[in-house]
Amino acid sequence: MNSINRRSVLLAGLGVAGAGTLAACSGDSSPTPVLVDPSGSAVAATEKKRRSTGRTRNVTLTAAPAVLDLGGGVTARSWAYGGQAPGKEIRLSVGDTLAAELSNQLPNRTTTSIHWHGLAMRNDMDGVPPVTQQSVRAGAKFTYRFVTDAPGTYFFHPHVGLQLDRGLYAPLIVEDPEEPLAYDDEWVVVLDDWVDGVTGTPDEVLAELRQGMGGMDGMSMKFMLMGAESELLCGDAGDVRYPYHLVNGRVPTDPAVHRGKPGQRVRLRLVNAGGDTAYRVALGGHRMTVTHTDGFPVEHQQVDALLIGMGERYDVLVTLGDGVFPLVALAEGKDATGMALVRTASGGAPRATVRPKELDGRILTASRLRAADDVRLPSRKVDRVHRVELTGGMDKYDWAINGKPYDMADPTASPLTIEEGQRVRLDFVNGTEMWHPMHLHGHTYQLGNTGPRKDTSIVLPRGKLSVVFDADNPGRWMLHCHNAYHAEVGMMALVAYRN
Ligand SMILES: [Cu+2]
Repeated sequence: MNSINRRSVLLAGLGVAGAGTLAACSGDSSPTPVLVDPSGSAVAATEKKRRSTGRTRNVTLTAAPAVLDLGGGVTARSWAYGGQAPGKEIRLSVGDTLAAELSNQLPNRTTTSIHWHGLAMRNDMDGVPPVTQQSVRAGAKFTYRFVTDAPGTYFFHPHVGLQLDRGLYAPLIVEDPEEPLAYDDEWVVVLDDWVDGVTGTPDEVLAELRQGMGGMDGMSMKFMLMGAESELLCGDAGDVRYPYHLVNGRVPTDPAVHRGKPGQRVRLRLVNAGGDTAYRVALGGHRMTVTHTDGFPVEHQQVDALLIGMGERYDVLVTLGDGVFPLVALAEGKDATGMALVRTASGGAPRATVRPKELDGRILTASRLRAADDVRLPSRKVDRVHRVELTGGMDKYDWAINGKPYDMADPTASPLTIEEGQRVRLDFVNGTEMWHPMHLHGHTYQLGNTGPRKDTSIVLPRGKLSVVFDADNPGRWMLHCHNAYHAEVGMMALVAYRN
């Protein structure tokens, strides 16, 4: 063999070794990975695998300006579905197809979409323009159609700008025809921090936040909240001052009321639809048994109060006492509350500012929960790890992931790539001074080896959190902070399946 040939063989050998190395850590090193198409064959094949009942639920959702009655003489000009906030609940059975026609009647050529928060669904119906669909133009309609994949407590909202922090949200309940829980009644409880049409619009809020702390003197701050501190959240609790905290669209002086009988077991489905507020929730005079979070069952635990970040949901069972009880949502770190009432007897209502002692009792956060046996992920080698560093801060209002604000104009520029069939681990590393509720679309990951299955998790300041999931829903999926303002300035990333 002459020297040239020897060299060729050597190079070929190196080439093979090099290719092997590349394959083992494939993904980020490749400049232009070929990604699964949101409306391609892999997505269609996965949708076919979902167990369908063959039934279809048709609904129409009209997004339009509305004057909302928040109770107590408070009205707010906002945007809502069907003229009310929360919008009318959608309820169906698992396996049913939802066919929801969105009609965009928003003003000033505002485009919109609907994201079905927490549901594993076909990627092209996930409602994220421009990643999974074109945005729905003013005056236009778009029909979302997909098979519901798992029972649970979900909600829906636009995935365009700050529309979530207006009145555009509503609960979506997927029932289990073989529901294992026994209860007499249920109540869907939606929590929301409210500014729109009262002290300003969410866009005005963001404009002020964007000026950053440096650009403002204390006196001229209308929306930015300074010094909202929470021990539970290990520091800064939120950025935005809201004039109201609503429970089912009502202010605490004129609350929503659930009527029942003493001794009844009631399932509360709690949803935090807020933009910038974690709620500490308790029902005065009661303990709560936590049964689910983010739609998925957990090993039951008795608690006095729950901490619920934006985008999180909890289901609890309560056995009603005899009397009138406040269901209080304390805006964590913000010294303000929302309230609803549970009434099983006549008698006067508690004051709107009541703070039941349960708020300071045993407070549950997701880290203390364990997945129920039937939804725990089987242990398995992790194939793919992505480090997801949460970055930015209040000074420049430059919240981002891995130091880079997500660019909606170039949405597939630097995806976190995964492949169908992989066990994936996301390592959240929070390098900021604030907590972030991190939400993954299209999947319900698990916290660690035995923790709860969730799609939205609080990551504490300077904290770390590892979550695992099986890549079984091909497509292009957003991973983002569910603080509406953090997400809007770029605290988002794309998790994309390679073809
Ligand atoms: Cu955030």
